[in-house]
Amino acid sequence: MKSFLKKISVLLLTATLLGGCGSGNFAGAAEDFIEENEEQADDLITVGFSQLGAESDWRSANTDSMMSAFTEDAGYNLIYKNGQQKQANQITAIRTFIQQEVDYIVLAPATESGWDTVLSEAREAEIPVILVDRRVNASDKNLFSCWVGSDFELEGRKVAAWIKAFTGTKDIAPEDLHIVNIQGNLGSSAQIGRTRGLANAARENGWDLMAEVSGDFTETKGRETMGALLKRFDNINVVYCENDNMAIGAIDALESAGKRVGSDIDKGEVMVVSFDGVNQKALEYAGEGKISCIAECNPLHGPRVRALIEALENGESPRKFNYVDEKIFSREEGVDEVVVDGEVYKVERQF
Ligand code: GZL
Repeated sequence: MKSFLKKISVLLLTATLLGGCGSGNFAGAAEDFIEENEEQADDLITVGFSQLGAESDWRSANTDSMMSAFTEDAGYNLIYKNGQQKQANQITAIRTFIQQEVDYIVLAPATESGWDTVLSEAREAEIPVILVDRRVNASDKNLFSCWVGSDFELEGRKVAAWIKAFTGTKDIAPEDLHIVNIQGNLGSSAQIGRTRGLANAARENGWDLMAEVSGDFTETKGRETMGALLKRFDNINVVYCENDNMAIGAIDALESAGKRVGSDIDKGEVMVVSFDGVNQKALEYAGEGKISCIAECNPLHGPRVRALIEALENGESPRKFNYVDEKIFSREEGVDEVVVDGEVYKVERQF
């Protein structure tokens, strides 16, 4: 729609400027263009996409996936709004989409709470809302059509199961694991789930979980948070980072403080584990053993969201909650699989 409006404005401006010299043909061309393109624009499904921000490589990959899926050639007009990590901006975007009478709203919510009012407004406007990536704890599940994303607590439980299995192969006593958690944005589903996965495992296994501090899913804040934790504790030997960007910042801070980063805890190294598997540098670190384990968090939701919209267009009722399958990676030897709730997850060696 935006490119259509832009072309129109250029044509009309040109026709106006040429008003005194035989512009009849030009004005006619403009009218033809408008008519022809209005038909085209009417054929496109307009999707308003409220993305929460651009804080990480994961988020950029997620946005790219959405942009690639919702092209004009595919029959869509995608209106993208970057919320800059602020729920207020996303609420404003959704209200704008309602005024624009889009066909669908896709929301990647920054945090889980505070969406009932604006989702009710979308329902009153009879615009279906599809949630992607993080969840909302809406009072009424009918405030959105469906959701697609990851099981964040399972991601955390997989990494915790790997920590337990790997340190077990090294005969490290559970009480000798002194862990800090550098969390994602507080209140986001990814943070809530990954934090819960670790906290429950620490309690069940008797690990020393010393601190949980948010690094906002960014490299800069991850570096700052790690630096502050090193000032508080002199016995950290496991750093659980809730995404790769924070892990990269944390490793920088650890090495700047003279720490050796790796899986040889019993030789004084500090073991770093992480989530996403999107950031190239993090994948290199994992290949070098600086990041000992990464739980995949797949960002490529564009085709999945498009399939949900196509189902709704066809009058189908897609499943309400659609989870993506994800892997766990480590180059460390000794742990070939982890088991969570009776499910076996192979530990991949290749990223
Ligand atoms: C997870 C997503 C998280 C990623 C971070 O699905 O919400 O937000 O793990 C991103 O990298 O910032």
